[in-house]
Amino acid sequence: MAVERTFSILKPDATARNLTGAVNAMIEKAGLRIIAQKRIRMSRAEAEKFYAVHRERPFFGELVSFMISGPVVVQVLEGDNAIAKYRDLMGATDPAKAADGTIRKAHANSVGENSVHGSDAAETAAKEIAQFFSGNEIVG
Ligand code: 3AN
Repeated sequence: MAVERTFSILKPDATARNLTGAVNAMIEKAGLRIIAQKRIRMSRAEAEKFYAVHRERPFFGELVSFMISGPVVVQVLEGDNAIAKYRDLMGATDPAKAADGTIRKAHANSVGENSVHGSDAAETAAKEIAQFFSGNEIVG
């Protein structure tokens, strides 16, 4: 299995409920290593750029407003098969459909306020990591 890197965000609903440590514990228990991490407040422009692929979706405005409503923790995770492994650990977008043992089942409030983001493919992971981290902030 290939060692990969993926990009993660602990969203405002998670930071508001002081869940950074609880989510990080699940990430580390799953065998993923947090090789970069910072707590930031996203600007509207950053959030719109990050979610540009969803620009035409009806929930775009709501999504951007939510992502800038409070602090987020952006992370780079590394491990075997990290992209798929983190998607599995996150669980389904809608927490009502998320499997037991997943972050969203344990912590998410709703489809919109669903606690975590994880890249969906290698190209998006590289692009998302580059939007928030410079090379010397990532220590594998
Ligand atoms: P995932 O985060 O599971 O990859 P996507 O890529 O379909 O899900 O959606 C990106 C983000 O958009 C979700 N994490 C969620 O915050 C938001 N979102 C998706 N569907 C809805 C919806 N129906 N209403 C509000 N927000 C949504």
